[in-house]
Amino acid sequence: VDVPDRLGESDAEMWRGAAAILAANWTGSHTVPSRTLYPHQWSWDAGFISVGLAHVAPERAWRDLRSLFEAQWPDGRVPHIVFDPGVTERDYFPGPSFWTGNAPNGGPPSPNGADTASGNGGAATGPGGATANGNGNGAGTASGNGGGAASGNGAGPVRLSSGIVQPPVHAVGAWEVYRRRPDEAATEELRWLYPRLVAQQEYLATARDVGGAGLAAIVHPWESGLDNSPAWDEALAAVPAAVEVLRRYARRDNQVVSSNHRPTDDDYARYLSIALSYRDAGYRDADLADRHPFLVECPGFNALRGAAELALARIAEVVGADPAPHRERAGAITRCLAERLFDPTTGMFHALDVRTGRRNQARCVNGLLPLVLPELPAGQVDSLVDVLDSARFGVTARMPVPSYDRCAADFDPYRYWRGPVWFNINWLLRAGLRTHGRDELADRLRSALLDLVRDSGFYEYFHPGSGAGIGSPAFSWTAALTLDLLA
Ligand code: 9YW
Repeated sequence: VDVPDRLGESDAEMWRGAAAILAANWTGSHTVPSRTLYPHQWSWDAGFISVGLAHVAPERAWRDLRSLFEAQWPDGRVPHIVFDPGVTERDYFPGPSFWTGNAPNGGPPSPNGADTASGNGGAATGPGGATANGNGNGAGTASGNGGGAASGNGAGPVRLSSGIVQPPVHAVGAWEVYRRRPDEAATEELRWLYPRLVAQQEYLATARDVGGAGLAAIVHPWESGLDNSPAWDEALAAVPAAVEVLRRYARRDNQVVSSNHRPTDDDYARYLSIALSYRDAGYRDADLADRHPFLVECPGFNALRGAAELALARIAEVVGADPAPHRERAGAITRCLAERLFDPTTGMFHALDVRTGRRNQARCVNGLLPLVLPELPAGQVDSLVDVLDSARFGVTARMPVPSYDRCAADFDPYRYWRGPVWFNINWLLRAGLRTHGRDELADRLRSALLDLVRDSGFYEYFHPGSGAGIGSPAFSWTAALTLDLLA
């Protein structure tokens, strides 16, 4: 690995450590988040990972993004997991058979037939489906709700995937990889990715605008990337828990790490029943409002949609497309967020339950993410910065921002997205602070993040008091974003 000359000894050591983790988690076609816990490819992980690979192995970054987008569905959605056929069902739950319905509880057979041969097919799609007509602007909308049924519409292997999505951070990643080495090969990669990224955005802007106000609804807590955040508690409470379904499957996550750190069984049973509701309706998005038990507008997810449009504007300029519509869409998303999800009494953003019209009152870190939007009204920016610098989320204590309000009665320093510090979110917040010229706080956050990794290692998440590492010890996005902070 080439270590930048200006790094001191301790930083250089971190650089080498981070690069080694990304190399160890590389499978030949994509990077896994963690060898032990997450043995497939995850969508938003791939976006963050590309930001780090940009510094040490850009060709791997491009390959990684290609792997993910080869599994894009004909309707434009990018699945949250692309399954590695070399990994057995036992190594991750819910695996491909759960997502297709070829599972112990029955359910409809996969519409694509891809599961008949191996007996463990996931939702499958042929590469190129989203852009088959090559018109370069969101061709993925042509087929409507394809339900992942696009086997055989392109060359190359059929990819097994889940049917839900994750936050669209890939345009930001692709732009970062390009701008670090803007050569002809990188331009070619952008040409390939651009229509696919546009189709991904188009899917979220249309099929997922269930509330009709210009914001995308997530149909599952997993789509937010912040699985068990208190932001979903109220909406989840209204969902029936599929306890009998959970009993029929074996959870795998809480056998690999302590069950105190993972979502509870009760949460998990609800996660399964939401996923089954979506799956059993063929992953269609029409009439979601009438039949789907979980529909929430997440401020983080939508802020990242806006950030993606701004990255697409830059990419458009390189590939010879018109950047203006992307900037307009970013502005529109920003305005919708500012009007609909900001709560002046808490001074931050909150998730809105489309089914009840209520905003959740919990102060969760996704409510700070709109900071990444440059056109956010100045008053809201000031307010978010105040919250970020307060006792609730305090970067002051030489500790990065926790995933949940430290002052909340149910703040839990161990349980996943209900307290611990996560690297990807903090990296985004630091970028947001810089966007708004809050350099001092941004620098403080950067130092706190680097101290954390230096002292504890490249963990999946961290105890928000002691800084001790929790979860997987060699986590890809932690390593990747460390490289970016050091560069
Ligand atoms: C799970 C892979 C994924 C992340 C999510 C995180 C976790 C999967 O891991 O979800 O089984 O809990 O919550 O954001 O993409 O790193």
